Amino acid sequence: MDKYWAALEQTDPDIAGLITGEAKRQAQTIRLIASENYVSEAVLAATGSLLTNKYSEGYSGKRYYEGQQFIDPIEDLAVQRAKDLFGVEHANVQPYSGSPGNLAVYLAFLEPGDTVMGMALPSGGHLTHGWSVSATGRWFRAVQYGVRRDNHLIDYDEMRDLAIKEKPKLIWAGGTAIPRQIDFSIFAEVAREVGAVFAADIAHIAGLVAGGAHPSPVPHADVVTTTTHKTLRGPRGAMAMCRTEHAKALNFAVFPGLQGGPHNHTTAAIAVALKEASQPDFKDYAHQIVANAKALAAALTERGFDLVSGGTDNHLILIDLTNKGVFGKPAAKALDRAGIELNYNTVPFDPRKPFDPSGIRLGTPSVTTRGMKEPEMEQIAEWMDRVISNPEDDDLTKKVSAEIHELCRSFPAPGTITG
Ligand code: DSN
Repeated sequence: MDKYWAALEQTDPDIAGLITGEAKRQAQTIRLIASENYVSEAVLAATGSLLTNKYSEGYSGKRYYEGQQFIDPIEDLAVQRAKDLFGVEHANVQPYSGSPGNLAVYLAFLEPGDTVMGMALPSGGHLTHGWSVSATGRWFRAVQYGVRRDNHLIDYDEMRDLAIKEKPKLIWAGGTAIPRQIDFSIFAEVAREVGAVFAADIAHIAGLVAGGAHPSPVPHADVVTTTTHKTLRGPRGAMAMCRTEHAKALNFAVFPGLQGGPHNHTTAAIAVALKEASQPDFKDYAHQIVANAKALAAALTERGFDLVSGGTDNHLILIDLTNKGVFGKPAAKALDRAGIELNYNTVPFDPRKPFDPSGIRLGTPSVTTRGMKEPEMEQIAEWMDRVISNPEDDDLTKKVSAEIHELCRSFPAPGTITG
C-alpha cells in the first residue's frame, strides 16, 4: 500500500491530502453513526487492490469475459464463507450495496404493482421497504406497519392485521433505526398465513447475528439481505442469501436483472471480512457492541435523555430530544463540532420533518472496534450531555473536542492516522 500511496500523493496531492484529513478525522473523533465502522487494514488492502481492473459479468464458472482464473476462486471463497457464517444454503455476494440488494428481492419475486409490506421509515424502516419516495414505493403498492405508541416496539398485531387485509406478496422485517430485537418467527408465521415471501433485511445487525449477539432470521426467512459494511465490518457492499429453491431467481435478479459486472475488489474484501467475522474474537466484539450500547443507554437515561423504547437490545440508540428543548439537527451539529459524530433522525410519531427532526440516532460498532468499553461509554454520555445542554457554547465545544482527542489517542483505530 505504501507504493500505491506514494503514487497517489504524486499524481493527485489534492485527493491524497483530503484522504489524509479524513484519516486523521476518523482517528480523532468519537464516531457514533450506527451504520458505520472501521474496517481492518486487511479489508482496506483488498478494497484498494488491482481487482478493480477486472470485468466478470456472470457467476463463477459461467462468465461472459475471459481471464477469471483468480476472480472465480475469490468469489467462491466469499460465497462459501457467507454460507458457513450465516448457515444459509445460497449466498450472492455481488449486490453493489444494500438498496440494489433489496431491489433484487423485488425483481426475483414480484411484478410491478404487486403489494409489498414493510416498516414505515419514520418508525425505523428502510426506504427500500416500500417508502413512498423510493422506487419500491412508486412501482409497487406499498403498505406499511409501525411501532406501538405506548412502548415504541414493533406492532406485531398491526402488522398481522395489515397483512391479512392487504395480502402482500412480500413482507420485510428490519430497518435503520430499530433499537430492539426483532422476532423474525412472528413475521415468518404471518408470511405463511398470507402466502407472502418473507425477507429479513439485517443490514444493521448482520455482525451481531454472525457473532451470536442477536437471534438469526435464517431459520425463518425466505431471503436474508444485508450490507457488509455496518456491524459486519467489511467493505461497502451487500449480500443476498436464501434457500436453494430461490437461488436461481435471486441470482438472475442481481445479474443480469439489475447489475453488470461485480466489483471484484469489493468481493475480495467481503471474503476477508467474512473470514474475520468467523474468528472467535468476533463473537467477543459483537457482544461488546451490545454491552457498550446498553452502558451508553443507561448513562444517557441517568442524564435525563428520553430513549425511544426506553433503551436498546442491539448496537443502536434512538433519542427523542424534545424534553431537552433542542432539535436533532442543531444537537448533531454541535456534537460534530465537539468531535462526536452521529446523525439527526426522526423518532416514531415525530411531528417534525426528516430534514429537521426531533431526534438523534447513535450506535457503538465503531467505538467498540477501537477497544472502548463501558467506562468510555459513561464518559461519552457525559460529553454528550454537556454539549447538548449548551449547543451554542463554542468554548465548551472546543474543550470537549480536546478531551475527546486525548481519549482517542489511547484507542487507535485501524487504517487511520493518530495525531
Ligand atoms: N444509510 C443507512 C443507515 O445509516 O442506516 C441505511 O441505508
